[in-house]
Amino acid sequence: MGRKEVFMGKAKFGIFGDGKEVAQLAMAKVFREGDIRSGYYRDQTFMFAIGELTLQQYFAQLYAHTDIEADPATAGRMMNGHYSTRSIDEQGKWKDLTKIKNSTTDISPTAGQMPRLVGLAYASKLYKHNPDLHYLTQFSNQGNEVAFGTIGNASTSEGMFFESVNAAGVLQIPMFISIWDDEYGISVPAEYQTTKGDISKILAGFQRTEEEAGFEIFRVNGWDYAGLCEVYVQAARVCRDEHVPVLVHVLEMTQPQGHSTSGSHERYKSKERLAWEHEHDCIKKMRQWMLENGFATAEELEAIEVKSKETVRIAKNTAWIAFMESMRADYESALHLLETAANESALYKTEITNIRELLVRTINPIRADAVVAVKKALRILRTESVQVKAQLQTWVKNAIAFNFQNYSSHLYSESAESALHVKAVKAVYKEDSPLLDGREVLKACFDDMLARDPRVFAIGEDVGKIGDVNQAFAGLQDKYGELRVTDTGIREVTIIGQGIGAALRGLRPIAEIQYLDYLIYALITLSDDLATLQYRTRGGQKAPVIIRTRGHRLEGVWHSGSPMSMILGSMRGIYVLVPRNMTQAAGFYNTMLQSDDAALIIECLNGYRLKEKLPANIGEFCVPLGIPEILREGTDVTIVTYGSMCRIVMEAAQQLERIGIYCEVIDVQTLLPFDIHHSIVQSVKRTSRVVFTDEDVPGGSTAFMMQKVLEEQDAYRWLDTKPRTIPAKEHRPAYATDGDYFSKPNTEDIFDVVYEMMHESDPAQFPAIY
Ligand SMILES: Cc1ncc(C[n+]2csc(CCOP(=O)(O)OP(=O)(O)O)c2C)c(N)n1
Repeated sequence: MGRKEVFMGKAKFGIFGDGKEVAQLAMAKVFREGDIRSGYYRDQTFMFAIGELTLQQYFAQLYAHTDIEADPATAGRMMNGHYSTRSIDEQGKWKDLTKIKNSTTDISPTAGQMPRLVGLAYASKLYKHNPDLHYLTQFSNQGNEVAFGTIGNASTSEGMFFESVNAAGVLQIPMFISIWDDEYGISVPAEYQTTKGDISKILAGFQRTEEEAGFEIFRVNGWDYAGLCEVYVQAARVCRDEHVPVLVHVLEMTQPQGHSTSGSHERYKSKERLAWEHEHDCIKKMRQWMLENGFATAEELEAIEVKSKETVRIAKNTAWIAFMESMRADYESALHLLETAANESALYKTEITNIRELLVRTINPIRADAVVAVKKALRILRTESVQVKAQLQTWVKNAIAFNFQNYSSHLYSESAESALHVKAVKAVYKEDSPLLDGREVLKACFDDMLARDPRVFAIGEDVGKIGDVNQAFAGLQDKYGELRVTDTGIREVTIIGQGIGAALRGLRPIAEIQYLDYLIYALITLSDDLATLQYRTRGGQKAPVIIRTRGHRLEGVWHSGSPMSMILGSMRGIYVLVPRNMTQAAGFYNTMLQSDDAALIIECLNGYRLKEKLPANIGEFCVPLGIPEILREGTDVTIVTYGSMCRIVMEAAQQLERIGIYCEVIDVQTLLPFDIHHSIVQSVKRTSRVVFTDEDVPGGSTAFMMQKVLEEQDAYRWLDTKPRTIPAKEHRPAYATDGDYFSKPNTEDIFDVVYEMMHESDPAQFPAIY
């Protein structure tokens, strides 16, 4: 029926779970309240069976109904087959997750559900073994919850799958993977996907033994209901009671409708395979099994089938009516206003009547149709004065605002705990405040965080025993234990997944990526999963992970990158904080821990050994987001920068001052959000000249800052000369001090550009130098 809806044009795309039903029933039987799923688009039967999806909701999602009540999983934002439960309420507060059968929110990229699954299971380990977390009874019953993952056989070819399986084996966590194996990935058969064409066969080395920890691996056929039930009961017992990972490879599954509505499987499956699939359809097989064992008669089953179809038909129709109804008021008011406009218009009656007629004749009109029609009418009426014009204009404004809520809300947290609501608390210094290495200031901050909040834990490569490569956690593992400050393998994407999963279950991870250059390895999960989380659920889930990394200047191609525009372009939904020193960084950590947003905090790689004064209130002071700081006042040129560049720009500003040029240096401090009160334009009003500089490529985040200031803040109106950007070179930075000097903006570059701007204004006072 879903497929038909697509072919009739009532829905845009359909992907369905046929052929995978019976195994999902078995999985549902062992799935308890408090458990949590991280799966993919085939799991409709499972979601029905655990009672977290109704038929009507299923169709509402297919149609893209934007009400949370109609499609609680995604509010019409994701295509059908993307399942989810809501773990936070309308105020953004956590629900009692131990009372819900939970599902995290599916994403479309194959295997993208796997890194998060590691974190969901890891949370159970922390809840079980850290008694200080036992008070968090709304999240866990002392770690008794299992994280269930599902994945298609072909998607196990992805690197993320293998990284996640390995991580779970190392961590020994209650992670229960089901692989739905129908021997294809769209049109590509198993022999092109998997060595030996058999995923559990090649994962056999992960099988635990008496001597060695690992996975418990099971194989079972997808049409064998009794066998599936047995395996799932046994596997769930091992997973839950022994708190170890298990993997169930469900073979001999089918895909009777083909991959999706985008094409038919007759194009790539042989006649023999199609016949085999027909014979091995799991519902057909289950039916035979029920008849053979006398659990039901053929008549009873037929009656169930007839009744089921009717139930589905009613749910489908109800969902469709509700979907159309949700748009009716706008549509009808548009028609009414257009009719009035046609009547009032002396000049354009025919044109407006035609626009209205087109809208009337539109089959299954959507919101955009009405907006297009009203806007067209307003364009035509631009030169004619009619009474209804004001109403039409208001109608457009309201429609845009309403649809902003429908389609663009909740990119970040909109709760009272949003990072934007955390108030600034100034760092306090005493006369005897010690001057320390930057890394020691950070360490004091982390020490205080770990002491005051048991939910906080830090993970990453070299974070545990040596306290990270720059030792901001030095000694903290000894003090707080291995569960709080923890080494991980070299596996960036699952470090992030481990953070996301744990944060989805109420914990407060600091997930560390050793160098900013290696964030690229984790970018998929940051971009696809974490950045979209609040958005794709319309505020139904949150994962306040703090991602810690260090970047910008140091040495060489892979230890001094600053790929900020890559981050800005791919991670909207995660705040991006770029502190210039470790004190500002500490203030950001304190801010983020108070908030329910996710953030990336990029420390300056070359700042750990620079001396900074330790604030007396290291655990309390907060640096607010989106508030630039003027590091130096000046009247001639505004220089906008952040991070390690602040010191270089300050040095250049000092040199410029000596020859009578006064620069105002602004540290933006956070790129996302960017200068929320539009303070930079105030500086440009004073100086009439502006420069944007950082260590990204030309046209990268300097261009981003320029767009924000010139376009959004209207600073172009105050400029006397062309705005400048001073980025790094297009290539990665070369090694050693000269490599750095000639790859990244240096003091002389800043000096020369600023001088040139002054020369343009007053060549007599500032004659050409070179
Ligand atoms: C990263 C990524 N690459 C490609 C796709 C397109 N795609 C969607 S589903 C799919 C096949 C997945 O097959 P399998 O994992 O066996 O699951 P099945 O659909 O057969 O249940 C592909 C290639 C995608 N969604 N994500």
